Amino acid sequence: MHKISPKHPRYNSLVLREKMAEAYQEGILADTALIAHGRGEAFDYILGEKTSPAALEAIRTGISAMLLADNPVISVNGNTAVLTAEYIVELSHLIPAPIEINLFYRTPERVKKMEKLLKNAGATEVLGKEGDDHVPIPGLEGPRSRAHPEGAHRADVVLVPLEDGDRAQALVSSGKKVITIDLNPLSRTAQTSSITIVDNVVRAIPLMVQEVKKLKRYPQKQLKEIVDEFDNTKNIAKSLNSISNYFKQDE
Ligand code: PTJ
Repeated sequence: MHKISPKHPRYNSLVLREKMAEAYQEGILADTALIAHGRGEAFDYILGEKTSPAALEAIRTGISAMLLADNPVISVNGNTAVLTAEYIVELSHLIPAPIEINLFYRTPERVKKMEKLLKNAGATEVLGKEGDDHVPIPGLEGPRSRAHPEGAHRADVVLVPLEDGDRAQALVSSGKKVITIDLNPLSRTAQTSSITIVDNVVRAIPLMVQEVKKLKRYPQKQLKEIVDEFDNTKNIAKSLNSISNYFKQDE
């Protein structure tokens, strides 16, 4: 790893890049993961690299929905695991909700590496491992259609950071509430999901951990009010406003 000076104006972003590049070398990430990360960086830049009030509202709503769920599940891909494994595991214990490996580019080697990464971060049980049972998600084909019987298949609420548009659509169509985290407010996933958190996973997931500690003490009625009052389309429009306000500041 190259030594990045903490004085570098883009230190945090460069540290994340190094982390991703290393994980790619180790074979945890898909070939296109670094491209996806770069796209995320570009959107984060125009969001001012901070969590917007709209994202905070979506985080609060997402956590409320997970706490109200009968079977909440956290579905993780390579990028999310590399960037936030410890927080994902903490969130999974606090809700509580099982973690399921969900890879767009699924290979047995990557699945094994993901399992190791999540277990090293403290996960006791991980679903979607090699050899685990799986059932197809209606409307999808191939490895992307896999859902664990105890995970996304029976879940009523699924948290899927960085999901692909087809899968998000298929999960919503099968009656599930889909919470996603995606820096691109215009992506198909962002537009299709039930609750879209337009933020970087490296900020959003730690904030979800903080929020669950607070919201766990709330009565169900209050959590339900938070979920009922939320309008995803309006929330995405607020994120788009944050982007345009960020540019206006520079004028
Ligand atoms: O690990 P796998 O096999 O499941 O592969 C995952 C990737 C990410 C390669 C695959 O899902 C993919 O190709 O993703 P896309 O279609 O490039 O979409 C990535 C989306 O995530 C884009 O809208 C990015 O803006 C967004 N994104 C990238 N990094 C982050 C992010 N959103 C939140 N936080 C990030 N750190």
